[in-house]
Amino acid sequence: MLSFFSLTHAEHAPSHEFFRGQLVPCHETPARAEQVHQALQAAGHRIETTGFPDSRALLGQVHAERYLRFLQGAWADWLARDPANAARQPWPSTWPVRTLRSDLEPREFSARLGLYSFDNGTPLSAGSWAAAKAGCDAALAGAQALAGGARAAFVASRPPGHHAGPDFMGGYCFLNQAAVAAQALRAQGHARVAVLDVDYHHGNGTQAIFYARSDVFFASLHGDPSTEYPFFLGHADEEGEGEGRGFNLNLPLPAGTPAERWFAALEQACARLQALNASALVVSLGLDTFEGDPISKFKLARADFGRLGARLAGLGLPTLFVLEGGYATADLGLNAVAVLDGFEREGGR
Ligand code: OKP
Ligand code: ZN
Repeated sequence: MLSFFSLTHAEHAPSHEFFRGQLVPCHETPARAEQVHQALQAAGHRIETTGFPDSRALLGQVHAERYLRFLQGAWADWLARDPANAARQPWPSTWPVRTLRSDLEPREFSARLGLYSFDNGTPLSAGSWAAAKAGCDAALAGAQALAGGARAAFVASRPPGHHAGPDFMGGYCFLNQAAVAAQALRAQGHARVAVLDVDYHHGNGTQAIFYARSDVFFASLHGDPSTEYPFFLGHADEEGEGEGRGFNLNLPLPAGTPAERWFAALEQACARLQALNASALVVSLGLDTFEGDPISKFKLARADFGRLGARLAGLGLPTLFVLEGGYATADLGLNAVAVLDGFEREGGR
């Protein structure tokens, strides 16, 4: 399958994250993308690494301008506070929760970081903007490949994007590559685009971006937010609002869910997606549903990823896969390739 991979991903390389009460080495690392790149090459997939179009105009359609301005300048602002910050990671510490104002942007850097974050789990480094933006450019390149007649394409981007909402980062995510791809497909003339999120974690950012819209249907299979990150969105009663009512489908599953039950939920999502007549599909391809994932609790095996790809090919839609999570790094490339090969085996090219 034609794949889009920007080497710029490596510029996002923070060292530590908060995890279960401690600072630990980041789970979301450059090595993840390197594994995917190698596995794609080894499996003979065609990979484009340069010459991607500029997604800046589309970014303004899925994210707020003041958030984009903040994110693009964040590392320079952090250094301006103290040159020694080059060797430190910034963390938010104050958030505008209920009763506090989020309409005003404070001048203080850490306060702005809190305004634009929903967790302290999203470490920023010097090249975070560049890496996330390159992922969006790759997503636009993938969408253009579909417009050019490709049946499917894979955007091998990192950091992931599905927790990034209109004006916030979180869950290792800064810019929402899948949302950019969906917006690009809309602009190409697809009247309705479906985003299917199969990452272990609910794609709260993507849901938020499209919640009031009927032109982009969002469906997600994920760990039940009553016990799983991101905790505060992803319940089954979230069905969309206004125009978007009926165009959001959450299928939360308990931690520990085995493959058969997961595939039964996938059938529900596929049935809805077909009933709504989407003409293009974006798959937020999180591979942290893998049985060996260190931070997630579903039980999919490598062969299940092939089955997933084959099932999605059966939908018969132009399909853009966008990499999200997956932290069993040594297995990540083979799991990604299993999805793509399963798709192609079933007739998707
Ligand atoms: C990103 B993606 C918070 C730690 C929680 C968040 C996991 C983010 C997963 N201190 N970890 O959906 O794979
Ligand atoms: Zn995840």
